[in-house]
Amino acid sequence: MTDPVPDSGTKPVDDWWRSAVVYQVYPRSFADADGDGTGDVNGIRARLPYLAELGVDAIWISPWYPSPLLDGGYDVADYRDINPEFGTLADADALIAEAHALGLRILIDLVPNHCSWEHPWFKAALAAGKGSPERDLFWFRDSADGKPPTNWPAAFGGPAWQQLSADSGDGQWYLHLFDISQPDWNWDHPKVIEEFDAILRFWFDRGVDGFRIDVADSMAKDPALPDVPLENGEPTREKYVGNPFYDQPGVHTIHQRWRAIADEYADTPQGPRVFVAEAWLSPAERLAQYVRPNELHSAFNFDALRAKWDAKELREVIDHTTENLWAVGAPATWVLSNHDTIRHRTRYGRDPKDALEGAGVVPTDLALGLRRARAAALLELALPGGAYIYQGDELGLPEVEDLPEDKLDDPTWERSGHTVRGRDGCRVPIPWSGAEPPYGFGPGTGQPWLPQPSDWAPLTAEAQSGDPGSHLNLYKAALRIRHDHPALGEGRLTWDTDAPEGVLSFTRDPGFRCVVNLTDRPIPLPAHEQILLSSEPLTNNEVPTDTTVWLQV
Ligand code: TEU
Repeated sequence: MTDPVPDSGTKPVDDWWRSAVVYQVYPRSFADADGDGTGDVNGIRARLPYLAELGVDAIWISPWYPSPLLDGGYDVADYRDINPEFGTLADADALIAEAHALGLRILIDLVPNHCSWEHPWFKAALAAGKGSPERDLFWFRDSADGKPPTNWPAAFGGPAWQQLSADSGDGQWYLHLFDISQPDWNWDHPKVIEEFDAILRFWFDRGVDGFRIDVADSMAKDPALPDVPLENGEPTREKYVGNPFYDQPGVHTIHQRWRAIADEYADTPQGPRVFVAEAWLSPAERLAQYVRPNELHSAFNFDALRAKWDAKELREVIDHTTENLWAVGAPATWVLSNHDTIRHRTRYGRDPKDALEGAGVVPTDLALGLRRARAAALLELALPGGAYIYQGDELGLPEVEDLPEDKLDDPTWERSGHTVRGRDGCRVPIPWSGAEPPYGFGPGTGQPWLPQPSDWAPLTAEAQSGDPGSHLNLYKAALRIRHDHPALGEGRLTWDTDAPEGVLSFTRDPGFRCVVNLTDRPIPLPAHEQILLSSEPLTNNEVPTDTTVWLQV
């Protein structure tokens, strides 16, 4: 078990985040203490000992603010409170204190690009009408020809502009890069800038250790509002260089400002507060701009998530990422799954061309997926830098692809005219215990907001905790070794030159070697002092296919 996060009289530890293993909690689906079918803050509190025992260093909690939940809480109606469905500010304070006592840091989610249409400032903007200062806080525009002011597409389908209905008066359009219920803030306005400064301080003063920044590359827009080019006749969603709403230079000014605020907390016992950027930007050269010394501390590296289960491709991603992030002094981070993507057990069980999409229609070998997920976990946790675990990764949960259509909740389903099912399949509530739904997600037999599969009994945390060969126990063993071994966490790696083609093999000083066999046949186990951990049983002094071994050398 780790030491408590310092709260008084202890020297600040300021670089924990460079090597932290962070566990992502999606609050709606993690644990339900009050039995209403929706996860809540007290549910998370009750499972903190589980997370401490798992061996992670920090928890990132997806948005927990008051919200109509039209985009799972990424539609924020009040940045300074807790959604009553999830609990109260007092519950959140208790969670932060209890987590710190267990040595767990807390990151929460900042959603700065947009709010919810229920945010009081947006409601005031609607009421105040055209030309009002209230409307200046958002992107309201007229259009002469009855068409949206630009051809920009929204992330969940349809145009990125919504016209106010004639009966609300003036027929202006507002910009929403995501759902129509998520109006974009105008970051050229000083009031917006100051409001977010205050929001950061509000949560830092309550003790949170940092923020994950949602769509960290989107706040600034090209004020000329040029159209985007067409691709196959449709406006592109590509983040090409010069895109008017992604990766504009203005985002860096905002990040530098936030960094200065986080650094103001350097002398508190907890140490300076930190940021991790969510920005789906490739190649790593572009991402590196976000983690320069006076900007955000780290950024999710999604190239690894997108990579195929292929030695050459993975090695290129690892090299390219580390080279570019290390050049600006930032640590790498490794992510396999999150609440927006198809779970990696399922992805790795499919033909790579279908891996990231095609839910529900693609043949999937879940046994193969699980074997590769085990190997991938040991690869991820052996790489230099930080690592993210999405809730349920440690249980080997697959994507749920047969959710009934009337339960689908992701705005993508409606906005795509019922052609794209969306991201609900990775958001199914966690199975904790018992033989049938709700598997201990909540008390009693009440069912959760998304139905759980009837065959998940063997996947519950309870069922797996007693089985030494389980996915959960592999994660626990790996995290224990990672915590104790001086070579793991932040640092460097050296590729081994004696590895056969199709094998990823690297050494980390002092005395650690990781071997991942991605070929279709066993390879000889390299010389070693001791086998520390293996994702599959080893026989005949060989590393079987789709297996990772950690060696003391
Ligand atoms: O995601 C940003 C993002 O770019 C992805 O959402 C992607 O475009 C989308 O998942 C379609 O597959 C963040 C959050 O992680 C996501 O849950 C939110 O819906 C989104 O921002 C809007 O806040």
